[in-house]
Amino acid sequence: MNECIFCKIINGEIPCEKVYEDDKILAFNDINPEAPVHVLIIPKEHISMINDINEENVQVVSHIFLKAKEIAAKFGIDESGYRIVTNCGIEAGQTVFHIHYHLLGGRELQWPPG
Ligand code: DGP
Repeated sequence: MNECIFCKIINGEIPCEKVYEDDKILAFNDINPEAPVHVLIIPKEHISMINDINEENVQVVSHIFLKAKEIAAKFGIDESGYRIVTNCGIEAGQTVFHIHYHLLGGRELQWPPG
């Protein structure tokens, strides 16, 4: 997946502000933050979108959620509250087709999202 922006971030071709990394996932600050805390959590394996999650790659999703709460705690927002969002497809607002989980917090968030 040479043209994928997030694969390029994973392999170091594009820099990022890294928040967390292990052998399965990478978390980094969003380039265009919508909240005081806006971290993107991505699997290192290229999965385009939720529709491409299957029995073989689904384990990384639970791993992402396990680490998401640790990342929220690192930013001090685990008690106050935070939101995890994944846009799936164009009408949902997905612009990067490497699955990613937006972790948003640090301010009061509105509901429903637009
Ligand atoms: P989405 O619209 O759900 O596909 O979110 C894509 C997010 O990715 C968007 O909030 C901006 C962010 N983004 C796009 N390109 C880059 C980049 O090169 N670096 C970083 N840190 N974030 C990026």
